Amino acid sequence: MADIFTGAIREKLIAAKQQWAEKGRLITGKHDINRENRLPPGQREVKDWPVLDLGITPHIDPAGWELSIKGEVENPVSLTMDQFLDLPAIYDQSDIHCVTSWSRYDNHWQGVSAHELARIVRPTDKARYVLFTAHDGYTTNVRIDQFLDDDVLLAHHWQDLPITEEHGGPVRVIIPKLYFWKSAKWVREITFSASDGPGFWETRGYHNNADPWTEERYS
Ligand SMILES: Nc1nc2c(c(=O)[nH]1)N[C@H]1C(S)=C(S)[C@@H](COP(=O)(O)O)O[C@H]1N2
Ligand SMILES: [Mo]
Repeated sequence: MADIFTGAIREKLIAAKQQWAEKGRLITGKHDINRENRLPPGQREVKDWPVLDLGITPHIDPAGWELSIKGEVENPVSLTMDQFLDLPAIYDQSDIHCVTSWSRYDNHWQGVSAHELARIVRPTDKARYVLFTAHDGYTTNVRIDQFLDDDVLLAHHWQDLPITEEHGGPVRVIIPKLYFWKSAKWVREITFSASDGPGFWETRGYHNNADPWTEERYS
């Protein structure tokens, strides 16, 4: 899978990383990762990266991969991997907070920003929620303002390496400010919607909003 990220895309990732380095101080401030207490209440820091999912690891051939973005948008699209990788890349660093109480600091993500995707599909005035569907059947939902945060992206690299299959590769969602269950692995469809659509965990007792700092764990 590593060989799909060669040549031009590698150049672009390096450029994006450089840009990130130049803006590093600003981004750090925005993510507040220098805050005295980076650990939300009830969390503990881990150094490894646990794998959590429904026990199904879909095997996705990048050649057949497609991302559909639809719903309350003026320009619905279906992007192939080549088209997706042609979009401007961003580089972002953030912490992971999983509701099962582990947090993992300083994850370096590379991918396409939520801003960029919204720029392409142009959500209508009616769009208030964003619903994600993944290849394992998993679903989750956020408000549109949560999706359009500066640090939200569809990531294809973690610590400069392609995201592994078990962690949601080739492409997964990253929404750093919310508990990690909102970050869909193996994403295949993004739907902008006028109405909310609670997903897999949201319909099984988990909080609809999922803010780790106010411990929005359960509903
Ligand atoms: N497609 C899909 N995405 C998913 C899940 C899942 O089961 N399927 N689990 C969620 C949960 S509960 C967590 S904590 C994180 C775990 O991501 P990781 O395995 O990369 O740590 O993925 C989230 N995204
Ligand atoms: Mo989770």
